[in-house]
Amino acid sequence: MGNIRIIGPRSSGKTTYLSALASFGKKGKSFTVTPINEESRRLLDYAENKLKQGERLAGTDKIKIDELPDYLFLIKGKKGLKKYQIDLNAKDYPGEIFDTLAQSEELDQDLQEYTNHCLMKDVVGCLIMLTAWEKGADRTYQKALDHLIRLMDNQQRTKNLRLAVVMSKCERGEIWPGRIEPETDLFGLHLPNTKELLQERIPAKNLGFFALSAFGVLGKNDPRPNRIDEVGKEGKHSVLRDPDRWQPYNLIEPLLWLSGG
Ligand SMILES: Nc1nc2c(ncn2[C@@H]2O[C@H](COP(=O)(O)OP(=O)(O)O)[C@@H](O)[C@H]2O)c(=O)[nH]1
Ligand SMILES: [Mg+2]
Repeated sequence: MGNIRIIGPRSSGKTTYLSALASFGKKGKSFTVTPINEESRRLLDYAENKLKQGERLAGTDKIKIDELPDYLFLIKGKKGLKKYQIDLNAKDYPGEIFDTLAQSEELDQDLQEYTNHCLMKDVVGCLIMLTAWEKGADRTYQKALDHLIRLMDNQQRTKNLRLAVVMSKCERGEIWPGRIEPETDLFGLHLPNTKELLQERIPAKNLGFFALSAFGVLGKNDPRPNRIDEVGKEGKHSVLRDPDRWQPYNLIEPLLWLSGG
């Protein structure tokens, strides 16, 4: 159980999130994550051989829908006294879908196939990864999600698909304090139109707001981001500053919630 899709704009951190998840569940802290197919093992590899060396991952190119990797993970953990198990079957879509949702009413055939696939009957929830909080982002996100929700309407999924709306890279100093109450202090404050649209259209029980960071901060008493921003040939990217102090924030919560926990 637990067919989950992950969508979000380009560079919002989708692939990094999944590899952090693979890497962090390995040693088993409060949860363990076992990659169970070739593709999910590859993500773990990425995390071990790139992220931890202070390198970054390659972007997800637009490819045909049936070539999109299916990442299969078995997640086991304990929350309080309760044990849980999630069979995560996640597809990490290229950011292009999300960008196009915001920009145009017409989707070409490929994108239509992507979105249909994202809203298929056996999908329990979508993790929607957002990352911008600066002025202007709100309108774009609102447009994209308005479009997505109309597609959900067409597939009769508006009332029966969970949406975990996530602010990624929340170790950023300006938004780090907002992580504790993301609904109010991140989405309410920085993305009010997006939040309002979601609350109008999606039943409250199916809508969750989260903050997460694949990188995290340097320590409990050291809230500096564990991150270096680099500018390279292909634009800006970020890597871990101190791989030995790597401690992501809130990786598991959105998944736990999406799968009904
Ligand atoms: N600051 C910060 N940067 C991140 C985080 N996760 C990913 N990134 C960076 O964001 C960029 C895009 O990440 P990627 O996972 O490729 O995004 P995707 O296109 O959504 O799959 C890369 O430079 C990553 O290193 C995070 O938690 N914090
Ligand atoms: Mg990607």
